[in-house]
Amino acid sequence: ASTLAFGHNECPDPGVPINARRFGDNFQLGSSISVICEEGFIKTQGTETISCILMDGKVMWSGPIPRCGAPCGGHFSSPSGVILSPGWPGYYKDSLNCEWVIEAEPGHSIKITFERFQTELNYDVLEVHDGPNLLSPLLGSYNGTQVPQFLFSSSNFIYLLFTTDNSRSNNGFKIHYEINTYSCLDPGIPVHGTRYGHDFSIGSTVSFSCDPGYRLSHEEPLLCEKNHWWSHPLPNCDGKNELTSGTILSPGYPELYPNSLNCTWTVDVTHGKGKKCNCIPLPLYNQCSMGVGLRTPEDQSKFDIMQFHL
Ligand SMILES: [Ca+2]
Repeated sequence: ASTLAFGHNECPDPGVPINARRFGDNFQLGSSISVICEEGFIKTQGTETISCILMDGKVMWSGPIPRCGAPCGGHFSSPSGVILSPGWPGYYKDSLNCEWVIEAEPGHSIKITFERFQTELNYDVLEVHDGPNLLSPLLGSYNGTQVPQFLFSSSNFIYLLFTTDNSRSNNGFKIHYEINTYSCLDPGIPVHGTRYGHDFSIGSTVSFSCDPGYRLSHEEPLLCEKNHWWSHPLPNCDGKNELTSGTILSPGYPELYPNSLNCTWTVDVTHGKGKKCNCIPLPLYNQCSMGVGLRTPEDQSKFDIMQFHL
């Protein structure tokens, strides 16, 4: 107890372990700190929480300072996560043989995104399989720096195998994965339309209708197919041969327009419908004065003339 009176009632500053966040700044006897690994890393030493205790007359941490590292392999089933090459952000080791499995609920697919990828060309290889193990179909085999941006599984598993030879290393990879909540992605809703059906699982269909005055570009419902893609693209709701809005560009836009022009654009406006024209003057086109003869529908006129004096 006398040592405590002299101020040695504090544990040593544990620092902030790399690849981790520390919670707690109090190192006094009786207090605790927690260390949470950053995404993709796991505890390689210690427990999440350590306390400053008195043991054998000494003030000390109850266990080793927690450390976090990127492991060789793992099993993932949370909705999203990060897979790092072992040793990340440092170089990976030689002679590795690391396996990761990502598992989603049956009927769901998995999307992986390559955020970083750099391995020794031809010798240090990451294989991605569409299924739970090495025997599942190969989605791709990657080395060097050539990777796609995304990969999608068609099954509810992805299996990754990283093998390295016995010399030369590199940064490795950082891969983000995401489990699709739906079997097919939200197909969206056409502009001026309505969607019927909220189930995007395999075998489900969704159909569409359009607001009055618009017609579906194709009537057939979309079917969520086994490969997690919809059977057709989203239909459009087309007006009756009319555009509801448009853009008129000066000749040669976005380059400078030629000199000595006298251009007329004709906008066909359905009788009785209002319209609005906006002219956006760009710095280069400082004479975007719409010398506009815009006649209103009340004129009983079928055509409206817009003239740009350039
Ligand atoms: Ca190598």
